Amino acid sequence: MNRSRIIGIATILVVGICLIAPSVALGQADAPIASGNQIDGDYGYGLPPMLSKDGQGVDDLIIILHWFMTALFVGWAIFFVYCLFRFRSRAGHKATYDPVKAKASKYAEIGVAAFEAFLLIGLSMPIWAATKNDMPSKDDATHVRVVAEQFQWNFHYPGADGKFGRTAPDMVDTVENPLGLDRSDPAATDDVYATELHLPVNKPVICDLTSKDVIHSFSLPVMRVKQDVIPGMRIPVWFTPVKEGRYEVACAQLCGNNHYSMRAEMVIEDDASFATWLKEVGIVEEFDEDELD
Ligand SMILES: [Cu+2]
Repeated sequence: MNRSRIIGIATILVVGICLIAPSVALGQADAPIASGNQIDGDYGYGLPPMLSKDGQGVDDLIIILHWFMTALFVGWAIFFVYCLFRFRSRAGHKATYDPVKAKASKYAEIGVAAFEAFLLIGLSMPIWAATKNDMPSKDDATHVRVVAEQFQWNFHYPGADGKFGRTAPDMVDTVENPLGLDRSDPAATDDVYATELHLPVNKPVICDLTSKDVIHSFSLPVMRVKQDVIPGMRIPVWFTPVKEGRYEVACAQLCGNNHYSMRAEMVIEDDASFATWLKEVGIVEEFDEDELD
């Protein structure tokens, strides 16, 4: 194969990738997740639906970054093809090892560095600060403890008194008492344990994350929430769901052999359905305990 043919093929490949990459990165493909697992929303090549009142900043950042990376990729690809032509081997031309003295490349590099600084200081940090600092008041929010373990999500609701009962590691029983909840504590009598995360719509939610064993990662793609869950730490995250439906809770940190199966359902529903569910789960729990006695 002669050189000009190689250059031709390289050009076609580079231009082809330049055209396809942005549409793959940003396009919303109509590929709903396989039916049967009761998860709402399209999970195609693009971003999953954004259903949190507070998640737009994260999406803006992701989209700006993708356009910026696309511009860099296309720019560098054009420059690459230009160099293939401009510096090809020709009779009467000899290669030199002297650095290029052009000013344009220096300005381009300064421009890219300045824009990256703006992305970090001007965009990412304010979004991060808002995510970490502007936590809603606990009085106005649904407050849930999320306890991760290999390979399950456990959810602990404080019940009508709004107080979480005492939990202790030595009271943990994988089957009967996954939270290690001390039912003799008065605050624990109305506490509810669940393996589904039910939440009322249009009300802020605070999840306090902790883990019983290894590091997991609490991922709610539709809420744009992803936070490492670390044993021995209580890490709060918050969001406000705006649409009813069933969505995925995933573990986004490789946490062991069955990491792939560490998922739960998040059910966003109206206030009445949420109250009914909470009551029903509580009753089932009491019934189970009576059976044991
Ligand atoms: Cu995990």
